[in-house]
Amino acid sequence: MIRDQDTLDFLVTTVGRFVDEVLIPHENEVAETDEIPETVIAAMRELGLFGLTIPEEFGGLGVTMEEEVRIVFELGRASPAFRSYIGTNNGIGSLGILIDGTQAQKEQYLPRLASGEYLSAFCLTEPDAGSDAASLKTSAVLDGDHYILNGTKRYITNAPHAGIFSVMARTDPANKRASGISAFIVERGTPGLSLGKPDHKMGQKGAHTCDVVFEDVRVPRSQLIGGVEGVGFKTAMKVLDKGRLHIAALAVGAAERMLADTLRYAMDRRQFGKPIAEHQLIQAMLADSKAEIYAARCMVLDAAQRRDAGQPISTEASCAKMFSTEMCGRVADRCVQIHGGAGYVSEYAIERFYRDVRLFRIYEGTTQIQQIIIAKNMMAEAG
Ligand code: COS
Repeated sequence: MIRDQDTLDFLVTTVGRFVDEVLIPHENEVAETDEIPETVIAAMRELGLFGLTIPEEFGGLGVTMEEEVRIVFELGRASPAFRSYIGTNNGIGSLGILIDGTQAQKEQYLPRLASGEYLSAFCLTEPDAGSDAASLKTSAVLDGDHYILNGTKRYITNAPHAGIFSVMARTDPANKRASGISAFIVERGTPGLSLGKPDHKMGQKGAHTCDVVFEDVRVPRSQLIGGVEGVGFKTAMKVLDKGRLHIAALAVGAAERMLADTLRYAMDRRQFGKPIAEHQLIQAMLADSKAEIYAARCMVLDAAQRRDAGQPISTEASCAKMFSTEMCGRVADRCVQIHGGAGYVSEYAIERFYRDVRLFRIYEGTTQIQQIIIAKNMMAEAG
């Protein structure tokens, strides 16, 4: 749903210009230093990018899902590190509070996330609980007016910068199923909470992940999301339904960028007496990429519109995430191929993007998990 076409057009154009004029020119620096410059973070804050999806009453822009994916198509054209920095506040880090939090929790945290004062992190994955998220072991034991949290969370995006952590933990140790899990908001600086060393990733330099360790962390009872035990896994799944659509849009944006760079290269680079873009085997790779990006873009927009219309979109979000991220991987591979030797050296952005986009097929649920969700939903619908 688009609430006001003119306002959205202005927003998309503004973000697009910011991507071209500020983010893309800083990509190499971010890749080399593994840091996003403070000036760029300040500019993202000024544009309101930390609060895109947070409702206006809490200081955000309150964009709809369709508006969000249209903006993310633009952001996806720059190095994923930039999107990652603002991504948790607009997605998995804030959504638990937004979807299932109490009014007091929303009032306390959402304005700080919208302004970018706080970054947030989503703590679901553990060393022994990745795809099988419901098997998580982090415990939260009630002790008077506090829960005591113990456990380790792994590969947590933005953990090194986060002011708050949405943490899924087991409140009922006897219940090993999803219904034994609850969700909490834990503030940085709470005694017993510590961070592991930074993960050295294949790509996405400038996007930081690490372990988050809980050792007898005392969290006030008021930090239980929604004030209800046993529904934390469902909160996490609802968060991921929306998060997966966001990642699907990101994959479309990245594929569009890679293809645009590659088309330019293919029209410049000459072999056998003419630009390689005029060779039909190159044209096949360009055309297949164009068609697949178009298909993914349509799929993402359709799923976003359905969510805005209030329809359940678990299946559509998984379809969009699976198709778009796999498509992005195929486009990355073809774009390296078209660049030839130049695609394997870091002088060209495609070498970096090839590594960066590999993560899209893994995080927020692997392709195989999306397949399982789609098939399970199909069977449930068929009775
Ligand atoms: N929205 C609301 N509720 C949902 C839901 C959704 N999208 N998906 C599942 N649930 C509910 C189910 O209805 C079920 O509730 P009941 O017990 O009341 O019936 C409960 O949650 C458990 O669901 P299910 O039985 O399907 O859970 P499984 O343990 O089989 O796991 C998968 C389901 C595999 C889909 C889940 O573990 C998953 O998404 N894994 C990947 C995790 C992931 O994406 N990790 C990335 C980390 S974030 S970067």
